[in-house]
Amino acid sequence: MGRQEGFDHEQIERRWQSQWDDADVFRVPDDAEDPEYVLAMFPYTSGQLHMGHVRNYAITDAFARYRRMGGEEVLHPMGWDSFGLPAENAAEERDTNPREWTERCIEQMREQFESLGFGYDWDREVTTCDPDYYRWNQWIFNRFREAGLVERQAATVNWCPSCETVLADEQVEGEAELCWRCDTPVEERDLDQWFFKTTEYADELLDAIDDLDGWPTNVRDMQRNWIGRTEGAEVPFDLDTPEGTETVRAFTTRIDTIHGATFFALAPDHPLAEAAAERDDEVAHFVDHVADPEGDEPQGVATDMTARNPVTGEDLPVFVADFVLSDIGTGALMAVPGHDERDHAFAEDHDLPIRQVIAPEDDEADEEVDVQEAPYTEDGVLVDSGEYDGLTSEAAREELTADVEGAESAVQYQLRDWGVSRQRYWGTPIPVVHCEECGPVSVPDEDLPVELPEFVHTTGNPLDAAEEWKHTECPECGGPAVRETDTMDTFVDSSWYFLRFTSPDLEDAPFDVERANDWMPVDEYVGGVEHAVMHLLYSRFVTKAFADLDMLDHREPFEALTTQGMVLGEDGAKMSKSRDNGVSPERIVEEYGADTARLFVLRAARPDKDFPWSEEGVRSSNAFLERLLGMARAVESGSSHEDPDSTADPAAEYVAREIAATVDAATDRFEEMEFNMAVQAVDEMVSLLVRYRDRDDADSGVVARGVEAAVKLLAPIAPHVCEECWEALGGEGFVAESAWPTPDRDVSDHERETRLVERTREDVRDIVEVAGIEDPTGIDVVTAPEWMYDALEIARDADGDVVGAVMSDEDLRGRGEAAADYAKDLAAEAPALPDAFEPDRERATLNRAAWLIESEFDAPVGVLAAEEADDDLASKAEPGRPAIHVHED
Ligand code: ANZ
Ligand code: ZN
Repeated sequence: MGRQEGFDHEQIERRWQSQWDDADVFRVPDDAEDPEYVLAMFPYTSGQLHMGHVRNYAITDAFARYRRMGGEEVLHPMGWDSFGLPAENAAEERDTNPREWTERCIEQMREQFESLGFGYDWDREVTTCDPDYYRWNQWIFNRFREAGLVERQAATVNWCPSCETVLADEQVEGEAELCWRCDTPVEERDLDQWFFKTTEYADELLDAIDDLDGWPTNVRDMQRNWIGRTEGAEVPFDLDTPEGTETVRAFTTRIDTIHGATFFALAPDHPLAEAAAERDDEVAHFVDHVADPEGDEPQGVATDMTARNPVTGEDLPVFVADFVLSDIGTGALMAVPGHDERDHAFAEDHDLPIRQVIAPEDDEADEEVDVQEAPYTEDGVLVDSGEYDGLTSEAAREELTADVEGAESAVQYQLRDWGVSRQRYWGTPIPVVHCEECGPVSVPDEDLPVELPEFVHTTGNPLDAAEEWKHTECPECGGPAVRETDTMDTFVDSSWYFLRFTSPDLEDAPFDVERANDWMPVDEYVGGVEHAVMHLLYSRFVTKAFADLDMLDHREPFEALTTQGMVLGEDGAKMSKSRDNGVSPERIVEEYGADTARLFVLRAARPDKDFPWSEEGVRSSNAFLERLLGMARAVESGSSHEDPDSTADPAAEYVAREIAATVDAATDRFEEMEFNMAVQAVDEMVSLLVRYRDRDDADSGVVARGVEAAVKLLAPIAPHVCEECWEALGGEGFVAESAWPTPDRDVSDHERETRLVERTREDVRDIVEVAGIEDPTGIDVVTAPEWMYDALEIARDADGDVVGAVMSDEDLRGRGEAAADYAKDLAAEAPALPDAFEPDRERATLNRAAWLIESEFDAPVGVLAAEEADDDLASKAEPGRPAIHVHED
């Protein structure tokens, strides 16, 4: 046990893990009455958990355990995102195959999860690389294809001419873009690929973001930006070409600038650009050697075509330019150099006219605009625009869209269809065979799964090399056909795994509709912000598509989302191999135990914030648990765990209230997943219990109840130690299955009481210090005379004239100058009048806290009413601010 600190965590953890397991504590029935679905993003099977994982999974586990103690049936499952390129690479390096490697990784990770005591329903484990799982990817592909949500489109891929294979982006290295395997410069190639038509749902994916109240704002913004909806207009331009006139529509967000259009531009792969290339070598050369479309300098070449401006009738030269993208709008644009950056740069390079047609609105007129120098890109008022002069940009957009013949409002999205084809081995085979007669034919459902063939080492795609697997029969005509050798993007696997958890073993469908309807949506989803865009968007898309296929009643998968922050190294930088600032979860679990690791990561910060690792913090978490265990073991057996409504002894009642208030506060914090704040509240209560327990007259029943409350409140966070405590306290069954505590007293005014007590303790400290009293022999705490509380009450209700209101009370007037002075004080403070209870309540509150002052100053404390005290002292008291006298010998 040499390496272990504190308590025998290893023995404790093993013991409770096996007991939970034997008792099926984390299994949930299929048909839950009160279903709650708590989910952490399932891990990629790298084989190694890092601290970020520990944090992610500690968060959902604590929340799931909290909900379970609250009486809900909690689905908290785990699975493995186990397809993907790294497994292929690892298999290459280690001379094994991806399946064996992945299975080993899963074994290791499952053990690590178990060692951390995460409560998963392992009966529901799903593994995406299992044919039992991925057959449903194929089935879904078939359904989507039938529904018209799958399309085959040409798309550009990275091609290594020497390996004769497609490379993933990660396999293209460096600025020079070399093949990772043979260092040959990588080329681009157009291949036919499969796409899921996410764009069909662009509007709904965007609009529904407004209702995702349980999501962080930044993630909602990231989703909005990714979808990138812009409103504008499509405007028809007649293009004169040597082959005749063609109408080309151009998408613009700024039809208000149309009088300033001085040229027209086409994307290099626009059909008219390609036709121009046939006629002209220079155009052909440009079209074939388009440089980087994202490059800073817009490049282009003139053509033999002109475009007629539909508003001015002017003829504009037509260019082919690389900054015009074929998949945005219509792949054609009207260029307005006076008001657009790229058009301006291009016009300067090609000596094209630059015209101003928008001027700043009057109140911004001091702004110097010279569009020859730089474009003016803001909205404004129209100039040099004929009959439209003087209109604002906004009004002009509306009028021009209506006036220009054939023009129409149009929206444009950044969102593209989801390309799901990957030219790799370790993924779901796309269930299609290519037949010369019938074209691409879906593999019928009854022939699914299309299983992966054996892995072979090759420079290309192993599926291409699998001759026997590849050649098959066409399901339609029975003729010879070849299987699709692309596999699916692994984001397909993770776009619906949360549904499979609701019926993991179902054999005739990906999930049971009824079960899924019950459990969905996921109530709390927790994972890294790196998945804020694609994974979440794809999952949302798939959920909506399922809803439209009558497979699900829900249209959004995740009700609430938390993106957890990073665990940084002790140096405050991101943990990384190169910095050597990483901390291994295995070491921490071995040295300090799982509970310490969990407590540390949950108490360090709110789930969404980054925090640095701190070995010191780990040690103090460990010490805290050790102390809790010691306290639980020290509770006398037979101490009353019952909670009387109130305890006769004021000190005991004080502690009882603090316990109730802690339960209340910690519960609120758990609800918000602010485990750090919950732990802090419990920590403070435990410190109070320690102080109280040492008093001669301590009520052991109250102490027992306090320890019990602490144990329950910490059980979701440090579950093993808390089971051990629970057993020591004589609790029944598992604390994991016990009821979440509720406050046994009304704590609605607790904060006000605390403020009064704290203020009073501060005052005593000040007096002792200022008067230099070394050894106090007694402390009097004297509350104000009753009439002052009356005056305060009247002042509170007074409408403006506080002095008048107070002095109009006969009784107070009778008190003469003292009342007048106090009324003036109150008038000066109004409307921020002092916070005070009724006098009896004030004294009762102080009386309960008297033991704290006594133990701090080691002197008896008397709480007195003004009438019981010396007049001089009493006259210094005010409601909510008792007078204090410290005696010394
Ligand atoms: C005329 C104009 C004048 C434009 C002006 C802008 C400013 P956002 O806003 O990013 O969605 N555009 C249209 N089709 C394009 C394509 N295929 N490739 C590249 N750019 C294209 O972009 C919309 C604007 O981008 C459109 O509005 C168009 O230029 C250009 F003062 O039309 B604008
Ligand atoms: Zn066929």
